Amino acid sequence: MERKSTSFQALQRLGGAGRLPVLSLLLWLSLLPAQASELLQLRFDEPSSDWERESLPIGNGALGATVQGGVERDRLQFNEKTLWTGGPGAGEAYDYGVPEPSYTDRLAEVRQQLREEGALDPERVVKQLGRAARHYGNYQSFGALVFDHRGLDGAVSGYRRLLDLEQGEASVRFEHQGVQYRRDYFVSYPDQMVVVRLSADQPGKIAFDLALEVPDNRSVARRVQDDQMRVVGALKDNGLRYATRLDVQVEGGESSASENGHQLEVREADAVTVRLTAATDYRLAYPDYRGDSPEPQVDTRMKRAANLDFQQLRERHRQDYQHLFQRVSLDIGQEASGKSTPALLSDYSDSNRPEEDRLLESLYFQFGRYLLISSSRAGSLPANLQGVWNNSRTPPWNADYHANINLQMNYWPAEITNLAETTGPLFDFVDALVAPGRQSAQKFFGARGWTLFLNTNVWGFTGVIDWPTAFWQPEANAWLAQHYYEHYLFNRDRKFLAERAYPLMLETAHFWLDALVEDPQTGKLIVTPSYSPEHGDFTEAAAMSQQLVYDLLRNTRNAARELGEDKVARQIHEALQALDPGLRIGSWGQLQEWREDRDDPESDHRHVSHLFALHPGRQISLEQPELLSAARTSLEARGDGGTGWAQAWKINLWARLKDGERAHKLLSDQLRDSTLPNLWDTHPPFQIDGNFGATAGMAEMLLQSHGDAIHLLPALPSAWSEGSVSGLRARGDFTLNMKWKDGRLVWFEVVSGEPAEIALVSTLFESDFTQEVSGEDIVKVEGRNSRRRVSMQGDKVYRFQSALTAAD
Ligand code: FUC
Repeated sequence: MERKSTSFQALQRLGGAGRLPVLSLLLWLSLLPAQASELLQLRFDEPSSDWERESLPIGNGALGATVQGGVERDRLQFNEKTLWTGGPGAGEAYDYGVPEPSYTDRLAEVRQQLREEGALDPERVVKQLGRAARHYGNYQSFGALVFDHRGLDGAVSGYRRLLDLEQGEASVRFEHQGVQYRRDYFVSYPDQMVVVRLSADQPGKIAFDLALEVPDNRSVARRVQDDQMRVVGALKDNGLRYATRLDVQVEGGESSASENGHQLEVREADAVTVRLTAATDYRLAYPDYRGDSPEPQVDTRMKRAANLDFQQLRERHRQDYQHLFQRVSLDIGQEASGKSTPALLSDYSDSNRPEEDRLLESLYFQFGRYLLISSSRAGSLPANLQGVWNNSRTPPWNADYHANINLQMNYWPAEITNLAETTGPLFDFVDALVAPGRQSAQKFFGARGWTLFLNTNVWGFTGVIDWPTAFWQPEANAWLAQHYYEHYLFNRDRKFLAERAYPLMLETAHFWLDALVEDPQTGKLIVTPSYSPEHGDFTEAAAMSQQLVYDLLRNTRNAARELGEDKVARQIHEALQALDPGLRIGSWGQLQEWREDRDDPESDHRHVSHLFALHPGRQISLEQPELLSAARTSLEARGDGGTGWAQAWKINLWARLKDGERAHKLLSDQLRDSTLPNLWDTHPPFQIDGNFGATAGMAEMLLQSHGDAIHLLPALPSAWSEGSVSGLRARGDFTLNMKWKDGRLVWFEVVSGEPAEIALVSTLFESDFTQEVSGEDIVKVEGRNSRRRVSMQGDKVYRFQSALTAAD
């Protein structure tokens, strides 16, 4: 899918500079923050001594690598997203988590017990409905390129290890005995390879032995030629075949196979380009998940890129990467500081230099976008718990896909920060879960449609596990379906709605139409058994269960209406009317987490599941003060702590409550408590969802488009009182650029994709302003209230400027 309507491109499409008054163009240029490279760089002044805390990640969605940058020994660990143990082939017993015979009788028993007893201990329920997962598998490290450099012993000076978010590249540079050395690293999406360039400012200085290490849980066959190395084999566990190949291109010196045939030896070179690619015979297709053999895949990639030199490879990579990354720029007052990233982090908010704190925050924002581009691109699997980066055979939580917050949070920044294409792998993955998920729907519920529970792998696991407090969340299907509809709302792509979103949503709705139960006391439709993620007892109708089903049914009804499927729309509408909406205000003014008032005001549990309705749900709107206030009470009670993703969720929630100060406090807390020196989020351990959630939360502080209006700067904290942002996306196919001073919006433009009538909400409208359309039709408007309805034509730029304050 081609992303449309980036602001700058839209301006160009509309005639660009030629048709815009010079003043506007200058204004536009002044909006672009000085993206001096330092403002968008992570920097270490030492090689990494700890993979998790200090490595710099590069990736292209399918391939990932982590730059450690050792001077003498440089270990470049790498991944390919499909290399997993477990699944079909791992043993006869792999059954996708689906029980045989079915569990529908057990489910009926649990429902009956809940009816009679009201609440059940998870330990008891897991004995009835849990199952030990067999051959679930783990995401694997593919291996490591190990460079042993020659002649670099002794002291080096001026060491720098950088990750440049603007170029999508890492680099290492240092001086040794008067020679300047430089290493560049990136992962190209167009060419599907990791590229490393080694160079020096004097000829003949590059010399190293190069080995390709792989873990010992697989068969290994190596072929080493003078300028090429292949390692192929299969995982012992499941027979998944893998292949990796590297080619070196030596300028000046020479390269040869080592005597033992295990390594390459490069000597006296001026510069060397190393290309590495990797593949498996995995295919995202139930039931066997096997596809083309991997060796021809790696050969084809190498062949295609054979005539491209390093500069061409880099150019192709930059074009591809920057096309995505450059859509959004953010200026919140950051200034270059001369500090390394770990120093910025350790001095954060103690430094008395606000522009340094802003630097860390803006870097963290763009790092989230960088990580998403680097770990989720079309043609591969979605970003997992660690994106695409994993150095272990047994990573935490298998580095899988948890669907009770984590996988979803990975994609929170995708639409609003203008990276809609990165959602492709998520939709492909979820579509592929439907086939095994139908079995689960049948065998657990006797229902139509599909479902999954807490977690899934790359092998279509849609059943349950046996961990009492984390195994049961069939509403995960509704939560994943939400992303399809959101994608439509943001992009207004009707083909996507008709062909991808609606079929998936409808099948998910079918599941719930069958699985909902009528509460004999109230006649309302409820979810049972129901479990509020990882907290408390099993009950009937916990808030989150009801809210997730509400979200699904409302979206599916709306989609059906938009597609003229009136009969379906009516049927779902009726169910929606009968559904318990899961919104109750309890005895201490809180939003209840359960249908009965069981909330403990002392609990600081990290999951704030009952606040789904506020975010990322849209059931509670800014126009519902009582529910907003109850949500606030619950959030206050839970406190500001929690794991990385929990703090990130709270940034978003406080932003939705329009409390910019508190949202900013949570961001600060997350940076202090849950962020590693390389800016990876830590649960602990490293877990990438918090990076994505925080980036989304920062965007949410600047722009919201949940109900019938677009809110501009809804939760601007005083720390960001002056700034600008360009390229954020709002539902309805709009792109926004804004500039503010003294905490007030002074200028903004909306680039419209489709014709639409929208309401804009901003303090800017409270005093006199001018409004113009694509540089023409300038009108002066008398200020009134903060809400203004605008009828927009498609493909135009609507610009508003306050008369009170000059924007520049
Ligand atoms: C959920 C969370 C945990 C962790 C795990 C991967 O179960 O409750 O905190 O993030 O996913």
